[in-house]
Amino acid sequence: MGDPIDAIVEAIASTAPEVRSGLAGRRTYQSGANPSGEKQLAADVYADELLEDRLLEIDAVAGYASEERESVVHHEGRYYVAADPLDGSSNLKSNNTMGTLFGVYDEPLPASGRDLVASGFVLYGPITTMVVARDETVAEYVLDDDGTRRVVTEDLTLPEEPTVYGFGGRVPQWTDDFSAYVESVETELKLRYGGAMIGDVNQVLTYGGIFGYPGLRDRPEGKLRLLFEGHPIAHIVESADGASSNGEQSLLDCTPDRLHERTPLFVGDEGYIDRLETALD
Ligand code: FDP
Repeated sequence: MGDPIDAIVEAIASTAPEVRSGLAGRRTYQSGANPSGEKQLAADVYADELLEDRLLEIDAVAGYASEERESVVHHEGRYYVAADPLDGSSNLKSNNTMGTLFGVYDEPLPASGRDLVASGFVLYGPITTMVVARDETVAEYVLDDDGTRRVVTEDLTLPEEPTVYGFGGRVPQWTDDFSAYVESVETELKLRYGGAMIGDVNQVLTYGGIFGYPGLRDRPEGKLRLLFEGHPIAHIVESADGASSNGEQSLLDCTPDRLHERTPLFVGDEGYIDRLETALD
C-alpha cells in the first residue's frame, strides 16, 4: 500500500482539471447559502461534491469537511481532510483567479493547526499550479490537464526581500491600530489585492510580503474561516519560512470550537507579522 498522504494529494491534483473545466457553466448563484451564510455558486457545490467523492474513495480518509457543508462526513480511516473547494469563488463572475485549498489532519475535526500533517492549494490562474506543504517543506508544481504534477520547485521559501501587501475588508471598518499599521506598510510595499485569498497569498509566496484579512469594527472575528482557510494557509506559509498570526499568535496554535469559526488572518514575512502583532497589542 502506498503513502496515504500522497494518495490524498494525488486525488486533489487529479480532480483539479475537472474542477477547472466545470467552471464555465457554473457561474450562477444557487438559491441556498453555505453554513457561513454566504451565497453559493453552482461551481462551489460542484467542486465540493467532486472532492467528497474522490477523497472518500481513499481508505485512509476518515472524514471530509468543507466550507460548503454543515458537518463532517465520516468514514473508517486515519486522516481528516478539511477543504475550501473554491476559495475566492466570487472571482468567478469577473473571471479572476481562485483556487482549491485543503488541510490533512490526523485528529478528528475541528482540530488544532498543530494536527496538520499536510496542506496545499491548487491555483486556477492563467495556468493551473499546485503547492503542497509537508514535513516543513513546500513544493510547487504545474498541473497538466490530466492532473499530472510537474515540479517547479521542491523547496519553495518566501523571498527575503518583501515586496507586496494585500489587506481585505472595507477601510472604514478597519480599527485605528490596524489602519496605523497599514499606513507604515504602504510606504514600504506595493499593493496587490485580487479578492481571492489563495491568489493573494501566492503573490506573497512569489514576491515576498504580507497578506491579511483583519478583524473589523462591525465584525471583530474577521471573515475567513480558521479550519478551512486559516490553518492550511498558515501551515503552507510557515513551512515556507514565513509566519502566520491571528493578531496575537500563530494560527497553527488556534483550535476552533466550531467547524466554521472565523478568524482574523495574517500570513507572510516574519518581520511584518511581528510588527503587526506589536501594532495590535
Ligand atoms: P470569497 O468570498 O470570494 O470566497 O473565502 C473568502 C474570500 O473570498 C477569500 O478568498 C478572499 O480573500 C476574501 O473572501 C475576499 O473578501 P472581500 O470580498 O471582502 O475582499
